[in-house]
Amino acid sequence: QIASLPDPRVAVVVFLLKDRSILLGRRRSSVGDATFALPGGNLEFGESFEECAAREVKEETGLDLGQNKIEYLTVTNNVFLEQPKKCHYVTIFMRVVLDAQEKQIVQNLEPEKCDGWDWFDLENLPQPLFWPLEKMLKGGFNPFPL
Ligand code: 8DG
Ligand code: MG
Ligand code: MG
Repeated sequence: QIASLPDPRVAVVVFLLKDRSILLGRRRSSVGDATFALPGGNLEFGESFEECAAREVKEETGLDLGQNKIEYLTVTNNVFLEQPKKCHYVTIFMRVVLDAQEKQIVQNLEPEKCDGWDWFDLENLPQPLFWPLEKMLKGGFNPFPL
């Protein structure tokens, strides 16, 4: 039984911030299905956290981060035991603050993995949040720059 468990993996996820809003999408996945989560995905061989963040954001939302600053925020350890497929992720949280005048449109480029992206005010987040995100925010973590 134990021998069949997968190795822990590294995920890079991104707080895309604009004004007082965060970009979230409702997941279509065997992990955290129907919960609201950040864009992001698996770190690939040889990638930096910043490269992975920019690639996943582009693949999932069409947004080109260009010269935007991509900052490391924090890391959490997430063991998903209650999921149809058990898995363990070390999740790296990055941040990108978009200009309020940003004109690129967010697209749902992986509709089989996400119902769609939307901006949500920090004080009015949708429910249910994907639990790694829920846990951080409940713990008082604020992704916005001071
Ligand atoms: P990929 O094939 O594009 O590499 O992977 P993906 O399909 O985009 O992977 P994902 O499930 O979106 O992200 C990988 C894992 O990251 C996910 O299964 C669990 C972990 N994870 C968290 N928090 C968050 C989050 O807020 N958003 C996303 N997308 N993943 C998260 O721990
Ligand atoms: Mg992805
Ligand atoms: Mg993803």
